[in-house]
Amino acid sequence: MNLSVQELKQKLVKTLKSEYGYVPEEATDRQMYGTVLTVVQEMLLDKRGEYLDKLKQKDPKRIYYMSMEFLVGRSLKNNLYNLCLEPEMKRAVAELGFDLERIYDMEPDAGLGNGGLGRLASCYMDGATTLGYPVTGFSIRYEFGIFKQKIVDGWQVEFPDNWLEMGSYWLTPRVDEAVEVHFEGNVTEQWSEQGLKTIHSNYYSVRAVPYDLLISGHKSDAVNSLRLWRAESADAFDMNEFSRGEYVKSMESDAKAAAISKVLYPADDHIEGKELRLRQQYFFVSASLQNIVQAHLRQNPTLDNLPDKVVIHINDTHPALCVPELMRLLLDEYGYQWEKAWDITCRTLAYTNHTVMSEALEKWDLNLFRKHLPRITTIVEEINRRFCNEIFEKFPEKRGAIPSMAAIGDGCVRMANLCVIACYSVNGVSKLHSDILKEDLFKDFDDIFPHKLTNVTNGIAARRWLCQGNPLLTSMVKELIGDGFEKDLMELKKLEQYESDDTVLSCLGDIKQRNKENLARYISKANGINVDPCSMFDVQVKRLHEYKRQLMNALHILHLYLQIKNHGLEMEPRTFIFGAKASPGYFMAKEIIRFICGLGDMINKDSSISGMLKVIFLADYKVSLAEMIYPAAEISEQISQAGKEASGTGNMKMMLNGALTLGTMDGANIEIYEQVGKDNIFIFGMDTPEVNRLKAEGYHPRKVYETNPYVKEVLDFVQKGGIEGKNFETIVSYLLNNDSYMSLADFESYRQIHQTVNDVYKDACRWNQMSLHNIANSGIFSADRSIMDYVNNIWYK
Ligand code: 26W
Repeated sequence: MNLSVQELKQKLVKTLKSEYGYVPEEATDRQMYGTVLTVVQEMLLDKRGEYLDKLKQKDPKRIYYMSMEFLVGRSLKNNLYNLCLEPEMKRAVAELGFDLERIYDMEPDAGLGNGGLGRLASCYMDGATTLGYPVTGFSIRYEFGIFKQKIVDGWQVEFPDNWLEMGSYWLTPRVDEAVEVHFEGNVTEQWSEQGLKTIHSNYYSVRAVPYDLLISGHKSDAVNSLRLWRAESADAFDMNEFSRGEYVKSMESDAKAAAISKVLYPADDHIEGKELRLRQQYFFVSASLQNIVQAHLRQNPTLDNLPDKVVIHINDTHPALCVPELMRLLLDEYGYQWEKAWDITCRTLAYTNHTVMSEALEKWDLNLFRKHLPRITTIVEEINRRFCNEIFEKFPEKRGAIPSMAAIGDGCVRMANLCVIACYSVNGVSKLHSDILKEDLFKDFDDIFPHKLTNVTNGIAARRWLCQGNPLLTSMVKELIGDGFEKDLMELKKLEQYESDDTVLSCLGDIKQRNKENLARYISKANGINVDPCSMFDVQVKRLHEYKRQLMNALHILHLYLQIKNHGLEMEPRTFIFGAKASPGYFMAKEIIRFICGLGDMINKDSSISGMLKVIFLADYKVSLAEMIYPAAEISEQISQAGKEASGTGNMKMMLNGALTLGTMDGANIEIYEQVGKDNIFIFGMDTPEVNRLKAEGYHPRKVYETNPYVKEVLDFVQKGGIEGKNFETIVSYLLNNDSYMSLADFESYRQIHQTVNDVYKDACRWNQMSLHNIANSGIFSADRSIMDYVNNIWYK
């Protein structure tokens, strides 16, 4: 956008006056914050208007990205950057007596997601919009996003995230497009002139009101929207009850409806099977599909051509109700016969799987399902009946597999099977993960639907994670290779020519140093601990889960501590940094946080190790904090048990910022390894076949304990209360009896690779060379590339 500082100032002054009645000299930071956001939002709305006009003329195929989660983070800096207005806005705000950086800091993260899956959805909105594809995201306008985390005595405590108070400036309500969603009730069949008709009656109605969050592309005409639904009662309150004087009761239905969009479920590791979650899913699926169908019918006379004009993309199984809901609309609302409706549905829907962890694969109790969604249940039953018949008739060799492939089994609706049965495309999120889907989880499906299963390796919004998050590195890269990489991240490859250039390498080292100093300042403020910015920053930030093995990292830190203390080990000073939220009901995850914090308390105050080690747990890890951590990271810990991390995306973000990966052959680590080569990454541990073999043979952690003196020393120390006199019996017993992710089996190899890391770090020049090589080869992990894969292989195929 072309606006001068002068013009921006005029807009700000005018908005400040009209919104708050003040001139700049009288305004508070809070008022200037509201003013800046309002002005930017207005520009987005104008640009969106122009974009929609163009879209109407061209009428391209529309992509609808259905996701229970979008981890948006902050938007102001991103919007200004994408509109190419950041320098002008900075000056305009400064000339009015304010500081844009302070205003940035006032914005809450829109934390409408848990972790990887939600952040990926947001990265894809950025990529698709910059590339000019008409992608609309659909989700829920949660009143409270992912909880805020505080650490009290090492224990995670959760607080509500009231993000709307300061974050609602970006949301435009579209009351004119509200729709109704029906729950519960009875289903009957009636004969009419058109044949047998299904009637859903006595339902309970919820009103869905859309709020649009606009997303601008970078140097592109496109402004797409993320449409978030808010739930309210279809009729404000019950007037009959109100008239009888039963005031509280009259409001009950309102509260019941509003509960649907009240809060994000904070679990990303297991299904809870809670009624409210099912209601959330159906609520946003039904509202979105009604919206999509209506939009299509405004431009087309029929739904016959829906698959030619629309793709509805299901982000993991959480929106799997798209399958029966699209069927319901076609059958009940638009009078299609089953076969035609099924054909349209299957050719419109695509599905991405993000996890193979069995406890995270969604299943719904059939009775609960029927109670809340009686009509949807009859449709799923019919889909299942026909599918099982078809397998029986057409694939006799698969008859034995019918029970495991069915969409309904053991009294449950299996959402992943439902998706694979219906969707024309099913993809995993890294090469390894997609292979596991083909060869294991969905093997029988792959046999009968060849070509349905594919891979799209995840990617990240490099403009956010490099250009906005790491301005120092960005300027260096621009100076060396120009700014083409902003739009084509593969151009980073050109950096390889500087791998032996001492000036460039030392400049890269200086930049890392400054970013580390910046993070050290934050740590000192947030945790009250001074870390040495010259020490190596070793980072593991991600959700807390057993399979991600934060505990193995912590055990190894304790090992180093004991080596320094008792055996005179000398090593390069290291600061270990953790950030992780645990699902509130996940006891073991919370115990691991307590363990890490206890370990940190012990180590950080021990002056006898002369500052060789520090352990920092940063509370409330979120997008905006990640933006500060990644630029400062030198080691990126990606140590999940092989075969368990579908892809990982933090690994890509750290690589892009010059960190070296220390990881297992899991998820996208394998592709990082392929990009950088074995000499520029630290790989350790069992690979997937080895994990499977050990599992089959039997894993005996006690044997490791008895044979590996380091493991023994560490566990004995914990057992006898060595960590601050605290009881960590849970941890010891877990490692020796219940650890499905076999931390002790990989410990020795993990320990050794850390020694290699330590040795390489001594040679700063070599380290910087590896770092530059990693940056130069991270281009493939751009979300723009992922989006082009979706475009070419799935959406516009
Ligand atoms: C029903 C509870 C629930 C909620 C969320 C189960 C599972 C999930 C997600 C699928 C978990 C998730 O975020 N998966 C992550 O997706 C990322 C994006 O593809 C991957 O990079 C991560 O490896 C994967 O763990």
